[in-house]
Amino acid sequence: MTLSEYKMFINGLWVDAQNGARFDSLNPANGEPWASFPHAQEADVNAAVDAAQKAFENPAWRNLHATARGKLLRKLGDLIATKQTQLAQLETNDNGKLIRETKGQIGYMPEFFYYYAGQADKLEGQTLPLDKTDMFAYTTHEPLGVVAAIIPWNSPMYLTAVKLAPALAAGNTVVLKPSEHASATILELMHLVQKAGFPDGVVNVVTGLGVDTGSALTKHPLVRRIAFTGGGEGAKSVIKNSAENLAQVSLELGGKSPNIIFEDADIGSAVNGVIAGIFAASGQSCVAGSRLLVQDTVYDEFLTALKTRAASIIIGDPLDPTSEMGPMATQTQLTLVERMVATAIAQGAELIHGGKRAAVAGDGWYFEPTILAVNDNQCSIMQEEVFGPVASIMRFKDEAEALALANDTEFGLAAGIWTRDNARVHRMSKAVQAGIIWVNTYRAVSPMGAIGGYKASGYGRESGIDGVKDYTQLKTVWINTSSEPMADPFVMR
Ligand code: TXE
Repeated sequence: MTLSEYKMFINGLWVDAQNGARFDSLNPANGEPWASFPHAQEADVNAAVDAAQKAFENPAWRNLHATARGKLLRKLGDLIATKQTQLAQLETNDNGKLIRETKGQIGYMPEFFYYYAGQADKLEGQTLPLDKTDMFAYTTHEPLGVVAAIIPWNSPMYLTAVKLAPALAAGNTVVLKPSEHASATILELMHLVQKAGFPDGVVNVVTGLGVDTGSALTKHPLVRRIAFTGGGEGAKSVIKNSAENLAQVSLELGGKSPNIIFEDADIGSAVNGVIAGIFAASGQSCVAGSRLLVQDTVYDEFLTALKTRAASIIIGDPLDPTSEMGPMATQTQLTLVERMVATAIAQGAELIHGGKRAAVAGDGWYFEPTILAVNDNQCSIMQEEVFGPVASIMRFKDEAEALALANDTEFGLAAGIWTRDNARVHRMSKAVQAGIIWVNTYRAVSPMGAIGGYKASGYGRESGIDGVKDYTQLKTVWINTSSEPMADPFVMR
């Protein structure tokens, strides 16, 4: 099979790694290589960051007024809309995500660019009501400089949009480092960036592994801001690297999000929400609702309905629009999921459904939707992120116990609460330690709704009205309005 040979995008040019190194990307639906990408080394990363720094200083970008920046972002959104199907197919080849999911996600991408396009010229400073009569002061939000955006494989386009759009709206320049498992759509996006009319060097892409390409980028002295989405190990390395350049960092890491079903919930609705929360994207979602906490009075009814629906999920080729669950994105992830399920069973979890590789023709990395019943929140399957289609389910007696179990985790990204009791909605929403609370729904996203975690789920927020301010630095300007000359500071009056 002939591989699609991609090049990287640096300073408006399509280039190979200077030493010619390349790596292959495998198609999760059949385990075969389908594309090859340049493996950027330190010299390539330096070239990309230098280009971004020069573009940041270039009047063509630096002096472009905010409304014009907004127009460029709007144009980019329009162009993405014209390529929805092509980009979706590419992303499905690359990470095995269902075509119906990539189409939906990429179809919604323009909204993020439109939203931040609108924010570009609304980044207003303030005049300060000073306690000094002869002074006038005001603030401005200025861009930071070069932003390094590190993207994982599970939703490359979406997780790029939530970084790229606010970073550009605020006037920064960007070097993107997509995952080594899913680089294609991000490179394809660069054709649209070019077409939209962004000056050369404003957006660059280096492809490669985390350990060398990502590391070289995050410790580069000219990088002023790092936006990282990925796992805990990569995050720790990014924080260490940021100590080299004192760059500001935001981290969107995983979770072990509880989906809490109370006895007064609409059970059918809760089952659908739980299925969407853990089996969509084959569970490879940072907000996956992987811990199901169910009130014991409705536990059996809920579990029966969940098991029935899980058993009917159609697992198959991600390019087939009738498939409801696709493969794991990488073989490593498949092996990890398998191992974690085996450990859970060895620790006493009861296998209710699934639990093994799915029988799909070919050598794809498919795993069955899996349900494990547990009675100890401390067991590994209730505490560690699986990042696969594995739901663990546990009973609770009352609201106090549900809350204690929900918060008994090192993570705090999202939580689902299913109940018809309005007062309980407010009590639980306040008390659950998570950055996103979904009530009688799950996995709703919007450019207007911030995403980010408590505790080990990271820090900083993406999307939302304040998202763009995280890509700026505040400047305070003091002006002496007195008609008197400045007094000699060493002469006592
Ligand atoms: O992520 P990595 P992996 C979780 C999930 C998964 C685990 C590991 O639990 O099983 O993380 O996944 C880049 N310096 N999530 O290993 O390695 C890397 O090249 C700079 C949650 O695939 O963190 C890629 O571009 N960059 C998650 C990106 O980081 C580094 C999404 C993510 O890869 C780096 C993915 C380094 N030292 C996994 N090391 C979510 N929150 O959605 C890696 N990278």
